Amino acid sequence: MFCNQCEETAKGHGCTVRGVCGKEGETAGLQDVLIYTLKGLSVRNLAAMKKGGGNPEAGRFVAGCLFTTLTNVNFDPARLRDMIDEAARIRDALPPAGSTEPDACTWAPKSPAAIAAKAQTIVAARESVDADLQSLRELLIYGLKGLGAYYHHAAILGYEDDGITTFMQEALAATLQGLSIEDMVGYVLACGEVGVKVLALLDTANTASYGTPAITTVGTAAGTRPGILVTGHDLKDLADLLEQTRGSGVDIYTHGEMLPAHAYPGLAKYDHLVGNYGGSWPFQREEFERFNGPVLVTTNCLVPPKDSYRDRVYTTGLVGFAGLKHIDASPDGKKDFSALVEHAKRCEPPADLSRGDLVTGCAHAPVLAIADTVVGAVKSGAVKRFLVMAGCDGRYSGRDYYTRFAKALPADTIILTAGCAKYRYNSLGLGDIGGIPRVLDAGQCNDCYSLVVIAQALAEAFGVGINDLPISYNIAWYEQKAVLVLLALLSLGVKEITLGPRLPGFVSPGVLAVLVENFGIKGIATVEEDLERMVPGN
Ligand code: FS2
Ligand code: SF4
Repeated sequence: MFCNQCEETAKGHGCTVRGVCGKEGETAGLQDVLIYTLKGLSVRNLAAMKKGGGNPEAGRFVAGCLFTTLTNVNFDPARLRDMIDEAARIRDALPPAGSTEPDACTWAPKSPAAIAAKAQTIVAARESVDADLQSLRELLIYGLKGLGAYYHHAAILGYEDDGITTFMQEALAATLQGLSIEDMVGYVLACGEVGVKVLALLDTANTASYGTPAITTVGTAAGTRPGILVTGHDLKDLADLLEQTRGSGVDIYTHGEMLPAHAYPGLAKYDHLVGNYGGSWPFQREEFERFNGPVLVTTNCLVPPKDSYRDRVYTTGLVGFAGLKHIDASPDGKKDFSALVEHAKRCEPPADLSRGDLVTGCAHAPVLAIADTVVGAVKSGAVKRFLVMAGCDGRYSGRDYYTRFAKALPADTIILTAGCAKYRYNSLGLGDIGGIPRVLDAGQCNDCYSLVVIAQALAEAFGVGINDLPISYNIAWYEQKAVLVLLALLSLGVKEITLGPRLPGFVSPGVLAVLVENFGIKGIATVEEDLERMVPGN
């Protein structure tokens, strides 16, 4: 195996024996083969589309498969094999793209041995590609995985866009062509542009489905009734579970990236959505153990479970882990969560892990509703600077940097955040400035879109460019949704982003030089040095 797609990749280079995330070599190989088959499918579908044909469902399938291979989503070889078979079936139902098709269009996943052999070929092929070209291909594929993830979320709520899925297929197909470095850079930047579109699409999908978020204070205390803990990002799963558990005597808690759900009126209306439990995904092994009741994992990030709570973990959607119970949707799209409810009733209430109240829901609409207050605070000097500290959390011990950085910020600064990185500082009690919370949490990582909308509105209010605002970017990444968000920010012209806690292993020295020269991207240094750079004269 060779996998270098996340921040925790072994030795900052690549996992070659077993993933730091727990992914086995067989699973990594199946994920590579799935992506490879999607490339062939894309070549054929695009050719057919040009002739007025093609499979209109293929784009959504491609998005779901890309999401499946994102870090910490699916560890189940059987499910991945089924997806490879399905990808080949869809591909083979399309007419050949020409007389000389790439191997990805024609190879057949005839047997586990054939798939394993193909996986080895894919890994070996890396060696023969120019390092910068390989780096750009990986950057593009990882951006596409983020794109697929956000697209899948929007599609589940009924919001689709053929332009986005066509780009996904074009970009996948592009990695099979012998494109120049310049052309590949073009695809990478285009991925960021399409990333902005998918983030906007998901923003529309979420708000149209569950209402405009409101700035909301969420409790973290455990109640006295049995509970179900919902983690991941899928708001529809949470909504369906809330509906099915009305009056059941079972409480529902959010975990990790589900925290912002409390801000949506369509979800907050349920009295038995009682609070948030625990912190971000890296701490789930302790937190799930202490929760005592069943846990529903709707998307990433799943950590291989401990035996002590394994029988209480239920996966759904694209999430997979061999041996865990899985809830599938019926053909009409409905999911039956009654097994979780019955399971919860047999369990003790959660052990208390209170961490104080958390504020969330600071999305673009509620923040722009108080824009006059925010602009006034900047003009009066009460707010000197904004720090965008969005992104991921992770296991790497160096991530305590973000807690130390947040603590060291002067009292006249405001943190703008989204994603699970916030758990490093959202319970520090950083207070407010004239009623504006000092940690403005826009929501899940896709809600970085809100941060962009807020920044654009501030730029307009002050009549300056987006890079002339008193805003610094100190972004934490872990997996491929964050790669897409980074590309989206670059496509909007945001410069001088600081990226940590470690730079991606898949970025070659040549590609890094381009990112530094054109966008001013930097790695983190010490808290003191970074503070001096990002909050000059603090
Ligand atoms: Fe956390 Fe990062 Fe979950 Fe987002 S690991 S912010 O891209 O997917 O959340
Ligand atoms: Fe390694 Fe990350 Fe890939 Fe897992 S996802 S195998 S930790 S690089």
